[in-house]
Amino acid sequence: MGKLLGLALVGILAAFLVERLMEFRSKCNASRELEPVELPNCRLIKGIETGSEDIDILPNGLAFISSGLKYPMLKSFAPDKPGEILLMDLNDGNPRAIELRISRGFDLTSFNPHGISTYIDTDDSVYLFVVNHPEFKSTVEVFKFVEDDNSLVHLKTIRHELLSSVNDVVALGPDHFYATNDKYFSDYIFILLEWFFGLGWSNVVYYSPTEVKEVASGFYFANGINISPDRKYVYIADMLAHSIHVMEKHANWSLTELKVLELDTLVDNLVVDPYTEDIWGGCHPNGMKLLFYDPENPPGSEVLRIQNILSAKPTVTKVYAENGSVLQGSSVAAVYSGKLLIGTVFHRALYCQL
Ligand SMILES: *[C@@H]1O[C@H](CO)[C@@H](O)[C@H](O)[C@H]1NC(C)=O
Ligand SMILES: *[C@@H]1O[C@H](CO)[C@@H](O)[C@H](O)[C@H]1NC(C)=O
Ligand SMILES: CC(=O)N[C@H]1CO[C@H](CO)[C@@H](O)[C@@H]1O
Repeated sequence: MGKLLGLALVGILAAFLVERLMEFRSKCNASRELEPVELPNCRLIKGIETGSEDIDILPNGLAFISSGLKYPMLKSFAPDKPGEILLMDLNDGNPRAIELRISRGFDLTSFNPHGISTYIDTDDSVYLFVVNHPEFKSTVEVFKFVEDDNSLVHLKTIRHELLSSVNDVVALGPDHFYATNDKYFSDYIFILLEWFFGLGWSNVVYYSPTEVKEVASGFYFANGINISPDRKYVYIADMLAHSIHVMEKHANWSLTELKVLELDTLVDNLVVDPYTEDIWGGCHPNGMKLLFYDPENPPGSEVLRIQNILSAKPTVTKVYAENGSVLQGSSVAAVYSGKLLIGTVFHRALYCQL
């Protein structure tokens, strides 16, 4: 009797694990094959070989790029090289990426930049918020950009228990922001379990010097976050759920969900075009290839443009799709005046004329 019961339990457990595994593979869209969508006028950006994970472009055409991310379980082509912030002037006919100098006193050796966001203050000061993972911890660094000498002055490091596993930020002012925590656990084995069991413990936090609170929860992997040009709506990419959540922002900074847009790809960072209000997503067509890197069969790249997200039928256009022979693991796409920049988690970056 005891033996039978034991066997039955093992059987149920095995069935459960197989079911979870199938579900996880489907979350990663593991069997997805990529149909290429080409863009004719693209070139790789010189000097970017080890990632361009997030990009934010100022209304004047200056593009900030975070490079050199080290993230648990993901590939890095330069694991011992500190990360950096690059700048490109998209008004230049043949723009180059240059490294921004960072003011003394900031620990450059452990710099591991991830999501970034700019904020222009009423006096035209430009603030750059950077998610950082020194020793795989999470902080948000606030810099002031000095255009005269292409440098960043470090203003402060923000740490908080609610900012435990930050992926991306969107700046709301010189000292407050929303941030996504992409996972609950920080140890590899627990992270895998969290994804495997689809716990949905990833969330969004509002931070200001006087108040820090969770404003949205229940995501499988909250990744990119951004805000509409009128600053009324907040967009959150849930990568493992293949969706973008449209949230309404309230005066007390709380968020309520308006709608969820389902996609068939793993959306990473979101960039909003300030002129057209279109949302651009850097996406991972196949999450398994990203997690288990194989140079013979690398992760591909995919860029989506979403128009009229608030309407009953938003238009989703696949602008670019490539199998990884040119660009591996696209994480962001940003536009400025007919030009498109596509960044990647750990690989190169592409500059295209649309
Ligand atoms: C924040 O504002 C919204 C909308 O006005 C309201 O529904 C919600 O209860 C408020 N939350 C708090 C914590 O005051
Ligand atoms: C990717 O596509 C290119 C051409 O588009 C092709 O030559 C190459 O074999 C493909 N690579 C893989 C891994 O499928
Ligand atoms: C779960 C999921 O999003 N699956 C998608 C994987 O990719 C194919 C396209 O190759 C889609 O049709 C599926 O919907």
